[in-house]
Amino acid sequence: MQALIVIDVQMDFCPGGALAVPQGDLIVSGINDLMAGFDAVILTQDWHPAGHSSFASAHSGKSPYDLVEMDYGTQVLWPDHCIQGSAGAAFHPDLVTDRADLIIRKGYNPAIDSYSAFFENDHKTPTGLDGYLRTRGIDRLVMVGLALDFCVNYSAVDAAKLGFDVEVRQDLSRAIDLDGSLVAAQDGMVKAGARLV
Ligand code: VGL
Ligand code: ZN
Repeated sequence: MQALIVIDVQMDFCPGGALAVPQGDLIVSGINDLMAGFDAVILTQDWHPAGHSSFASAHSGKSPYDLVEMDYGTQVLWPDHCIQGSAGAAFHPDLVTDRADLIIRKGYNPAIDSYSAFFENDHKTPTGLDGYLRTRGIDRLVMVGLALDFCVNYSAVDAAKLGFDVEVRQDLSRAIDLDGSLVAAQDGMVKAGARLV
């Protein structure tokens, strides 16, 4: 059984959004076209409370894209984005959401970011997606979405480590690419055992 995992195709990650990924909107129709071939379609939604600890605005003297040390490791500070219930947190209006069996929200814990669809950034606190997939008998995942070097990357690495067969469709993903983060992400995904196509 195979699932399509669509990561964070939300307004704030599209051109004009608070944390825009270049060409983030260009992948939407291709993702819609892919949905029909899967046993399950799962969407993720970055979903932060206002004042979230991953926002630069929550740290005095810090700017977006600065790095800070948190208990769980190094964290990039972002512009305020994907605030629960805001227009920027909504899915791109052309994304077909009716086909989704599950929408998994992440980043709701104020003290910790969550790039991965499986674990918060401490790499320990689960979102529940692993159990959902296993209890449905799903063993193969195709991943697409935003951003290729952050949330798609962390999700693909965790999925491969958890034993899923993982394929990442780079043509249906787009990257932020901060300081070589795309090449590092591609390398990490391959090392973890995900297939990049
Ligand atoms: C993401 C940065 C912050 C992503 C989410 O979806 O890749 N990146 N929050
Ligand atoms: Zn976020």
